[in-house]
Amino acid sequence: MLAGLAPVIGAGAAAHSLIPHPHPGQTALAAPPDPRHGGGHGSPGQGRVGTSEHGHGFQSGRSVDHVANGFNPTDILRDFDYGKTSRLPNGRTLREWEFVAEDKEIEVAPGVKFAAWTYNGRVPGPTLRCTEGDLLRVKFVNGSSHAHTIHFHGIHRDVMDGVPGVGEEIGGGLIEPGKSFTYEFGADPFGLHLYHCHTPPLADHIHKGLYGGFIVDPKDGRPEADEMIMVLNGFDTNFDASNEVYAANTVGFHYQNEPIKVKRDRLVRIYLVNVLEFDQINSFHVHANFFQYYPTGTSLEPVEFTDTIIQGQGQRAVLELRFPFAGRYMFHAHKTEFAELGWLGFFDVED
Ligand SMILES: [Cu+2]
Repeated sequence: MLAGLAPVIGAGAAAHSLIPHPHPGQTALAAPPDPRHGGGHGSPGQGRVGTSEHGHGFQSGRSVDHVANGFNPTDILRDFDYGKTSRLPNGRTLREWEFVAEDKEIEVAPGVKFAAWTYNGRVPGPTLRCTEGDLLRVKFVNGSSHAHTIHFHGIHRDVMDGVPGVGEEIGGGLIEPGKSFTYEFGADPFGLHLYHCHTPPLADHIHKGLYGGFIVDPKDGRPEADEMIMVLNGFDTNFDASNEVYAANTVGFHYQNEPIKVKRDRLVRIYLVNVLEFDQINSFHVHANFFQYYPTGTSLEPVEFTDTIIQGQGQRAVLELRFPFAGRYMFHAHKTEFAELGWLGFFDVED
């Protein structure tokens, strides 16, 4: 199963040993300690110590310092930012946000620090949420030491596209440190989109953490559901242009340490956005269940009932499912390497 892992790590045993990760003896693709049986998760040192000779890994129940990070993937999951909302004279809804780019060190796996570039101090950035037809204003303040932009997916004028060299005449395009610019555009079309910095070299500016989800709800909404966003990402912690940590919402194995609680039979809607840099293809697989698949979320009719999808970078999808049985159900990239390095979690389905 792990035969393909070593060449991908690439940088050799020294770098390999710096990165906490499960080893074959630790059965990464296994369930986390069940709190109902006196296990649990939480503070460093609590729970089991790695069982392999390496003596490290995510099975120990160690977690990152969410307070120092300033965000927790459990909260990011259901944190939708509707902005400051007001009504224009013509009746149109106006939503306003302020984004500040900041350089910030974050912990992406226990003990693994990463010099991130962030929007508003978190990775992924805020999940913007609005309804089709709204007018959106995003004031971007560049408090970083590098020039950046915000490039939104959607339909809008070129000068609002956040691309260096386009829109400079009105103060847009590339936004230098200390400068600001306000992007203004309509919410169109409905669906699940994303935003990210579009400054070259793009791979650096994206994988450093400048991205987030952007949900445009259809005018009549979608059926009531327990909604959550998963931004699939990864981190190159040793500058070899490949990832050492893979995750949904930044922290490797977070949802293994803290499974996502959902209710049996309740509709669950997952907004899935793949921003993974360096690897061409990511994937999502859920165990013991199937979901309705709405690519890009731009139609209210699903195109497939499946348990696995693949996504290239920038691709996104709305997934809908119900769990008919209580219990613990795994989800992960259906690529063993990614799952072994953090992109794996569990749903805890309760009655
Ligand atoms: Cu940038």
